[in-house]
This record gives sequence, C-alpha cells and structure tokens, in this order.
Amino acid sequence: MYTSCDTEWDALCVDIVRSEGCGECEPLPEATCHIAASSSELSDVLSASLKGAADDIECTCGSFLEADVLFLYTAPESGTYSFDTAGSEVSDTVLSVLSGSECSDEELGCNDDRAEQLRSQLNVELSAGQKVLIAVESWDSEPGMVQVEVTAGSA
Ligand SMILES: [Ca+2]
Ligand SMILES: [Ca+2]
Repeated sequence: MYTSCDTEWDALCVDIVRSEGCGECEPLPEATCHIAASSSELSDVLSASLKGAADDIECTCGSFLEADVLFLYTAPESGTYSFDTAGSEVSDTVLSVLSGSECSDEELGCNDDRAEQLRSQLNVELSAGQKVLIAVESWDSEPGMVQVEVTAGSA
C-alpha cells in the first residue's frame, strides 16, 4: 500500500517513489476505534465476532498484532465490576479494560488466563457514569464469537 510522504511512513514511501518513479502517495489509513456493542446495564452480556475484526489496540498481556473486538461499557453506579469471557466460542481469550472510551486510553488491567483456565476475567473499580472500553482478543488468532459477561464483582 502506498502511504503519505509526510508521516512516519516516509522511508517506505520514498522507496516506492524511487523504485516506481512516481510521487503518488495515498494518505495513511485513518486510525479508527471499532466499537462492536455497548451497554450500561449492571448485568449484561456483550458479544461480537473476531472474524474480520480489526486490530485497534494492543492488549499488553496478549499476543502481538491480534485482532480485537471492543465493547463500550458505562458503569451505572460506583462499585467493582467483573468482566468475564466465559461462554466465548474462542477458547483462549485475552481481555483488557481501558480507562475511557478512546482506543488511545490507558489500560486499567489485562488478563489472559484466569484460575488455570484459558478464559479471561478482570475485576475493575468504576465510578458512576464512567466509560470504559473492553477489548477481547484471541491468544492464537482463532476467529469466532467472543462474549463478555458484566456482573457486580467482589473487591
Ligand atoms: Ca489487538
Ligand atoms: Ca487466555
């Protein structure tokens, strides 16, 4: 893919221009943050498919460059929330919770395997009205449905 000449992809673009003798460079693809579903219920199950999903964020406890699905969750009240991928079709999940509704927000926590199982679970303290992004990846690029069950967690 041809990319813009005045960005971090300069070297790649210059190589293309040199080898192909033209100065035509397309703009960089826009950084997007694909949110599959959202909820603000105290107990809810969010689900989406990893098939064809984009790689929007890097889960720090996951594999490099894995596709992810993102769910936006708004805490209805202050407390501890549990996010659990039990019931996902993808057997080995990775779960990450970001501190806000943007893909650039900081990671509050990341879990690969919980209690010697391949599923993932995190307890996170949230305040009323706080928005968090929940990211789910497969550990080994297995396409399929993933789901996150949100419940009132224990601290
Ligand atoms: Ca990813
Ligand atoms: Ca796992």
